Amino acid sequence: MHKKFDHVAIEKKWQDTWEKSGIYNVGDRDHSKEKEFVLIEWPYPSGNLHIGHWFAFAVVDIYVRVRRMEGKQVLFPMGFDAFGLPAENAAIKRGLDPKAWTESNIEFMRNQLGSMGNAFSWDKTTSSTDPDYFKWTQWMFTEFLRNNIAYRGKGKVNWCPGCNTVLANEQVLANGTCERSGDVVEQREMTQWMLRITDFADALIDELDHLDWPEHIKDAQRNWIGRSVGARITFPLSTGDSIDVFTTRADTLFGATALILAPEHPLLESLKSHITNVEEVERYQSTTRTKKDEERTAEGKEKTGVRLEGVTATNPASKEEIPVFIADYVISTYGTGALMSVPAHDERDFEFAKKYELPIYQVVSGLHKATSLEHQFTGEFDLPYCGEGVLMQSEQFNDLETGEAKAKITEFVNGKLENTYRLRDWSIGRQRYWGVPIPVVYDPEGKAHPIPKEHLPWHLPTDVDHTPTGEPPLSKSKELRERVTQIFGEGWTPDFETMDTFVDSSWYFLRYIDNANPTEFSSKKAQEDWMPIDIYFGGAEHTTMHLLYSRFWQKALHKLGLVTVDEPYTKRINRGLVLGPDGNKMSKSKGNVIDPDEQVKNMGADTVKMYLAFMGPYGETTNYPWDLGGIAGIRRFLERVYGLREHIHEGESKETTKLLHKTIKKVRSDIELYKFNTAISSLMVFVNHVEKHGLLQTEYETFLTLLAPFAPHLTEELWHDGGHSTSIHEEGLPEADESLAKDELVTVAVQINGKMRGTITIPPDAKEKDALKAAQDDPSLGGRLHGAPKKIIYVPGRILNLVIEE
Ligand code: ANZ
Repeated sequence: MHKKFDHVAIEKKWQDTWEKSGIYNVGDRDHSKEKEFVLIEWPYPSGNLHIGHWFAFAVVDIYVRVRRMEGKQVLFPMGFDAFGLPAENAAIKRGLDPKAWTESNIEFMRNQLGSMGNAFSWDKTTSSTDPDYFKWTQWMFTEFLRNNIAYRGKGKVNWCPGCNTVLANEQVLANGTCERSGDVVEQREMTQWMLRITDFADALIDELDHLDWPEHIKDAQRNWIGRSVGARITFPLSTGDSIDVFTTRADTLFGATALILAPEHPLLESLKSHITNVEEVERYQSTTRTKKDEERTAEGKEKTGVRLEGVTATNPASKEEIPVFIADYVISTYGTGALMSVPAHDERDFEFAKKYELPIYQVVSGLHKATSLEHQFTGEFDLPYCGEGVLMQSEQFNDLETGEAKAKITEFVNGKLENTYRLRDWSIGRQRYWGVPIPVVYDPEGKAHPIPKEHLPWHLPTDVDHTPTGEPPLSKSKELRERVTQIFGEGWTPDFETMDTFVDSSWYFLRYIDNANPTEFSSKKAQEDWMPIDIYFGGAEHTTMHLLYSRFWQKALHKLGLVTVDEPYTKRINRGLVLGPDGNKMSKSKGNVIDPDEQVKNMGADTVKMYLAFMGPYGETTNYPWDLGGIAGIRRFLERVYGLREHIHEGESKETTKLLHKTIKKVRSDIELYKFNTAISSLMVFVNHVEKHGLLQTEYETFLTLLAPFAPHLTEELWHDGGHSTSIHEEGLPEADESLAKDELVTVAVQINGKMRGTITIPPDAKEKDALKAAQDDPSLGGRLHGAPKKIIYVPGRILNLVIEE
């Protein structure tokens, strides 16, 4: 009987050995090797690793180890995104110092991460709370301020009336309530520190085309940014003022029969002296104030509005006098906060016009050079036509195609072609304690000044009560005020806000690559050595927040000449979630949480990692339920591997050699597709085979090296047991001998006129004419195939599809 597989002793032994030898430290760039920078999102140090961390980190470690064994110099850093509300809330609840709480969590989590046995480049670690880190976060902010990328402006924030504070988006639950107090979160307009992400909207969309990311992630970013291509057109008012509208359909201008403003439109104040129904207007304005944009624009919601009596506008194309309204379906922060209403061609305008009895003029026919009555309205009609087509009732523009008419009509009325975006500038100020202090001071006149570099890092004061009252906690600090007076003089005051944590994570990869640099955030040399990140594995929840913010940040730094590349991430893979055994999202209240520490204790780190990798393809953002039977199966597999040396024998078997090479080939190709699950299956098939038929010592060792990325501790143990004194993780990844790995013959399905008619057995790389000949020669198929087929679709190794005359 073989020795017991004592995973506890084995894993501890090798973790200690690896740590001592620093085998996974990456050190300086070694230009004799190709580089691969593999990034995973740095965790928040909550004080406990959960199974999601394992799914995020341990599975990616397989990929990392494969790349290392292929001879690449792999950078696989790990650090901590350690500022943020959870630490502050824990501090408030337990009366602790958030700094001490965070530091002890980091230490604890580093140990837990050690138990994973990952090939982390710990020599490149950093943490957002490290003064050497946030000093540079602050410095970048001051550079943005100097270059007008940061500014103070109005922004919408989540405000919790229960906690008396602004909340980060992540703290607002899906039902719109605060995660802590349960209060309904309100939207408030506040003056805030903002970053001009909207200046980069075009670049952020356009450069997606060059990134090797899954289309669904790119689409999500495109939709989030929401570029609308259109025009700005000016409508003169009877009062002598004028109003600009944004429209995507300048071609419909002759059909605009009203001008509609958002109830918050800034011009309304000055128009009030002309408006004769001011009271009614003000009443409507105050009812809109409490409504959310989504509520105002919801489909099917009855359209409401108020006509501004005493004010009219002129349609700049038809010169017709048209009424002016306010209506809540017009959003103040979109476009210009005003629209031209074209009832014949827009659903919302159509409903509005019906209700307020506005004229409806059809100006687009859905036809090319209107020849039939389809989409032609004749007098009364029930629905607007929202498509493209050909212009009518538009004077000299009649018969133009809508696309061409957009530009021509815009030019005719001196409008401007312009884009509008859904994306808003990024509001980064938080009235909370545990974040990077905004490095700004105000002079006695109240003007903001960036804090000079020599005073950075600008530390958080410690004499602060964290209890949220609505006032930023820093405003209560005597220490901070005194510091400012001492450095800048009497009458100078500090900024009291701290930065959103998404700022911290917008550039962490740049610090990893040069984490000890005292004079720069990241040298150009380090960036030339390591950037861009070759592959970024992360959670689907980051698609439109962190992934977009950090792309923006990199572009802003690039604009200032501070970084070498404009896009940080060449490839991106989003993973899914690990669900509880009951198929639900894990949560304490459902009692379905899987504790990784316990699993590691019982089953071992190699088992947990391989089980997570075995759940399904990694690159498909699918959620997988934890399966207790499944993890036991992996454990049994590794026990069998532990005993595999008993099957070593001397006689060579052609069949085993062939299977080994096929396994190598399959594992290598599956890894390229992030299908760690099927790679593991083929390793299992190999073990099944050799348990029955035995294997050579050399084949055994080749198999161990192939398994090494998946089960690093166990394979290291067996490797040393076999007499080696160097690490298996310094070995090369086995290469398949193509001639051996090849299938000699494959079965190919034959379809004739769309029906499966049989199969042929041919070499996998057989040519089309050989496949056809095999089909014609096949006794069961040949009878149907007289003469040359009309069409042949042949996918080698898969299918032969023939279309024939019947
Ligand atoms: C006239 C028109 C005619 C329009 C037509 C559409 C169809 P997207 O594509 O979503 O960007 N709009 C402009 N500003 C608005 C605001 N602040 N609040 C609500 N709606 C606004 O939508 C652009 C269209 O939304 C614009 O084009 C405008 O209506 C409306 F047959 O102008 B359109």
